[in-house]
Amino acid sequence: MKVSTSRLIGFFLLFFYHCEACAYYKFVVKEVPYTRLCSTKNILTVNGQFPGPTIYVQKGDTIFVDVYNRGSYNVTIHWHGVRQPRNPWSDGPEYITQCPIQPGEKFRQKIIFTTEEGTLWWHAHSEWSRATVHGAMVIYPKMGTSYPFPEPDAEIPIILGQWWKEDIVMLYETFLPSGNIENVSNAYTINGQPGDLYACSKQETFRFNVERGLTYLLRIVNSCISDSNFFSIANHNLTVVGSDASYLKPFERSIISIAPGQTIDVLLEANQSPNHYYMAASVYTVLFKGLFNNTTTTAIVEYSGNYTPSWPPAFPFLPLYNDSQAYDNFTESFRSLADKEHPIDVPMEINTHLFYTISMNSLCKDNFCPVGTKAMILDYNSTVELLFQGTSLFRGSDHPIHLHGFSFYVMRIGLGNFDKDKDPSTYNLVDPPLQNTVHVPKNGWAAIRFRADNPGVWFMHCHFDRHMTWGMNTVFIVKNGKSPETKLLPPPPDMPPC
Ligand SMILES: [Cu+2]
Repeated sequence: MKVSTSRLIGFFLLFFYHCEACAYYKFVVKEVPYTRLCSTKNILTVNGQFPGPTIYVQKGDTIFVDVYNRGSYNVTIHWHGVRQPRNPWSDGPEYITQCPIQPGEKFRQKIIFTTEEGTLWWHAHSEWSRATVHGAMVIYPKMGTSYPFPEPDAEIPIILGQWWKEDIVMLYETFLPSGNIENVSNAYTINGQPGDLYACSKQETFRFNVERGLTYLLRIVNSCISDSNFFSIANHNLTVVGSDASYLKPFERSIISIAPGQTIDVLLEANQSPNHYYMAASVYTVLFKGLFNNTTTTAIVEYSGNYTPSWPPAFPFLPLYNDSQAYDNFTESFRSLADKEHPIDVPMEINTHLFYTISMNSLCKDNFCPVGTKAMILDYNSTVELLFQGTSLFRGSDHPIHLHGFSFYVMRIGLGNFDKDKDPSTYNLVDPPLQNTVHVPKNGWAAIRFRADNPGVWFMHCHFDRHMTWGMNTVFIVKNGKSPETKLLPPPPDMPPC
């Protein structure tokens, strides 16, 4: 097996940071000054880095992360997309599975990787601190196994983000009582940098060096607080090979769509004439103009060699901000590998049918609005089909819904109202993708299935933080099974107190 430079670096880091018997990371959450768009502010970071450090593991590893809170506010860290079997204690959502880590305190989190392979990410799960407290997690194939595609020559995380000149705590505290959407962000970012199209940013635009003839694995993460993105690289096609740490049947596109919470792995072949090319991400939203930041963040793919690059670099085509068809068409193309080495395990006999409407408005009668969240209790090993139906009271929206503790099969995504007589016959029972976040289109629906074989309390929420804060969230409480191996692990001794 050919071992790429990237994997060698990854393994080097593994040994450097944590040998097999001592897989430890140290995350110091602290504020440090960062300057973007000619404006300096203190941001909350892990180890002073923005985006935060990348975690490298192999499939099936267990690691420990010592999280020290050296900031001034409560914080928690979530390992997005890691199933954490029987171990909700380290999952992270504040006041759901743990009390937050208070300033000056420390919590050792145990991260149990099992079936995940590909790219995930970690982020803060307390108020909106994840705006700057996030990073990628790279999960390599186990030693002796390989990718289901030709080994890439190198790899790189591409983290899409959102930047406010305003302090994030202030942003949240202004947003909360207003009942309105938050102040419009000042930039989108690629790996923490707004790029050439923003003021005072050119010097630090993120640059990525490639060598003609080589293939690169881009591990794309959308860490935005409130917007989905289109992403493209000028003159290059991207081969999509995975999403949410699960492989996909490869397909080629020039533009990808990615919602907050999702990760998408793509192969980039450096097969164009040596030059500089823009990679760019723009917003996809259902909001009216003026209510979102409509500029484009860029980074530059630079071929190595002796040549004079053209200026400006070629710019990729990106769809209009409200082009739902372009957006939805992409995510609906996901198909699991469903082969011998990567079998699927879709529950076929469903004993728990759930129908959840998702909406941001309610009709109130006589000033009474029936709001509130009901937890759903599931027996161990129940087979669940969950139908999300977007509704459009006054105005609809799309919603990237994320489930903790499980990956689920996306059986079908549709527009309009779900038809219980007709639509189930269109489910993909052959090769549905395995995801942890599903993008439910505006006024559309998504049907997912999973087996409740992970006891614990598991949060489920919209990954637009605005919607989550407004209450678009709930929990599943999955009961213990009968045998000791199907019961919750004991809580760690240092669970933070409230
Ligand atoms: Cu939402």
